[in-house]
Amino acid sequence: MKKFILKIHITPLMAKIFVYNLKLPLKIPFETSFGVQNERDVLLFRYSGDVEAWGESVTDSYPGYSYEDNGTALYIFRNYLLEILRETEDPYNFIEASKKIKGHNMAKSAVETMLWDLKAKREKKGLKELIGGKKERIESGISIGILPMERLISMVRNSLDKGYRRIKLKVKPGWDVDVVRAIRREFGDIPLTVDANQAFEKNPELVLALDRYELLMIEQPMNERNFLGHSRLQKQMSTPICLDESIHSVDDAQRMLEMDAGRIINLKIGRVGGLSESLKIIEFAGKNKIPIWCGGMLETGIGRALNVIVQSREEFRIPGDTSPSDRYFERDVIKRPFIMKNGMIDVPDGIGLGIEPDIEFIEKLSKVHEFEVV
Ligand code: OSB
Ligand code: MG
Repeated sequence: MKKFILKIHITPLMAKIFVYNLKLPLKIPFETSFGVQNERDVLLFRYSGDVEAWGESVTDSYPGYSYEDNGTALYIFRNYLLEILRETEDPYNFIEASKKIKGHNMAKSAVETMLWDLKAKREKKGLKELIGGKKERIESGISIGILPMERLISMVRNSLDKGYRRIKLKVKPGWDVDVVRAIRREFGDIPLTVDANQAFEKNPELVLALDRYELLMIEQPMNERNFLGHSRLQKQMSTPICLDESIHSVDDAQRMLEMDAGRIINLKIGRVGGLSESLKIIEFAGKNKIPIWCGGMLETGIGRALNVIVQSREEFRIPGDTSPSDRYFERDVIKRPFIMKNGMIDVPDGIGLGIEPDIEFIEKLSKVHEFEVV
């Protein structure tokens, strides 16, 4: 008897989420005021159904930058976000519905990224188009961790040679004014900034002492919640303060503006709970002429794609902490890693995030958690 095979195309009856946890060694240890990192403990989300879609959580194994880590992100996903995801796969609706869960912005953002990639792919559009991005390439800056002085100098020199458009140094009490003075003496008038990751809460005088070095900005000198302290410092300084950890939402951006607690915004999509909130902050910054740039969290190519795409918006006029893949890892988790030419990185122009995750490589290194969606 002849068999008839009927081929029909329908939206999937089955979709799964895979969460991958893997460790990627960093080429150069990354030391900040809150600790040293030798590897990136990566958490990736993959939707596998009618299309494949991805997101990366910017959390790591240690809650030094914020209270979230990979463990909390996975916990919040498993216990709360998955249920919401089963109700809606629209990124805006997902974020709206997630508001009943307090905090955990990075976990929410990772899932939301995956849903943006999903939406764009179903519509066969690039994510850049969906968010009104215009630029074809973006300017790249480098964030250099705390290193012995000799190595720091050679790394700054090397970075300038490679074409980076802005150099950021990590500072902390005891690694502060002298370091900036030495770098200025060696390299003169380069585009230079520093990032304290909240370490000068008890040493405002050290922040004030940095004012004479013509830094483009001083990032997050005081505690995350200390808008008042930042505002007091800003009144005594001409160097703009840039807020990173303090900004969790567009309300915080408004607070910064009204209190003059800072004059520049470092946007991290994970920290503010995703692209939906990021777009509000970008528009707020644009309307109020607040310079805005995109930070980084040592992301793999998956999170990096999102950072590069968001910077295609014209509001971004300061080079971001968005280095090419080979600044961090021997091998990235995507097939065409991000490269830098003349200090710039091309914005992906494929559909969705425009990247191709290397599933074989990821699976080889990962502990995998599997969840059913439909
Ligand atoms: O404060 O900007 C920060 C990395 C991890 C945590 C916090 C920060 C950073 C960076 C790295 O500065 C930026 C990058 O991804 O290259
Ligand atoms: Mg920072």
